Amino acid sequence: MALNLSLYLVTDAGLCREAGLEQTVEAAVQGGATIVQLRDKHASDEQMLAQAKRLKAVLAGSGVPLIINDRLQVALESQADGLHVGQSDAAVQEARRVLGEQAIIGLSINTLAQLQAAPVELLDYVGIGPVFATVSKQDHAQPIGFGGLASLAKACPLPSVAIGGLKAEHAISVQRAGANGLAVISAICGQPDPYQAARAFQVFQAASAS
Ligand code: TZP
Ligand code: MG
Repeated sequence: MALNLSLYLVTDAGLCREAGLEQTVEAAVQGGATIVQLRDKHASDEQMLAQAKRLKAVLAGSGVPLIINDRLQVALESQADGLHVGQSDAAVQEARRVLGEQAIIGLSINTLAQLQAAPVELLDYVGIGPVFATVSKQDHAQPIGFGGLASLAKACPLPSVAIGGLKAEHAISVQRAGANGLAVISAICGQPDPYQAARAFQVFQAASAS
C-alpha cells in the first residue's frame, strides 16, 4: 500500500490521558489521520509493547499503519508496521535488518547535512523539523520555519512529513513547501474533539488542492 503521510498523528500519553489514547487515535483516524506513531519517552518497553498492541487492535482493518518511535524491540515484538528514529536513536541499518524489507522506516532530520548523511536507500520517509518551536518536545532542535522546510523537502529524494508546532491552518504552507504531509501531536492529542481536530486538516488540504 502506498505510504500516505498527509496527516501523521504522533501520540503523547500525557496529552491523551483524559480522553484516552485508543479513543484519541480512533477518533483521529475517523477524522482523516493517515498514519499513527506511538511515541512515549517515559513508558517502559513492556508498557509501550502493551500500548502498541492496543493501538494495533484499534487500527486493524483501517489501512492506517502503526509506527513505533525509537524502540526497535517494541516495533518487532508488536508487529507494528514500522519504526521512526531520531538522529540519536537506533541506527537505520539495524532497524532495516531487524524489521525487514516491508517495514516502514522513517528518520528525523533538521539540517541539510543530516539529510545528506541519511541512508536514503534504507528509508521510506523523513520527518523534517521542527518547523516551529513546540512544547511537545522539550529538547527539540533549532526551528527551521517554512523556508528551511522548503529547502530540505526539495533536496529530499524521499517522501517527507513536516513536524513541529503545526496546526490545520499550516497545511497549505506545508504543501507549498513541498512536503507530503503534516505530523502533529498537540493539534490533535488533548484537543476537546480529536475527530474534529483531525478533520480540520482535511478542510485545509482540500482548499489548497482546489
Ligand atoms: N519532533 C520534532 S517537533 C516534535 C517532535 C516529536 C513535537 C511536535 O509536536 P506538536 O505538538 O505537533 O508541536
Ligand atoms: Mg527519537
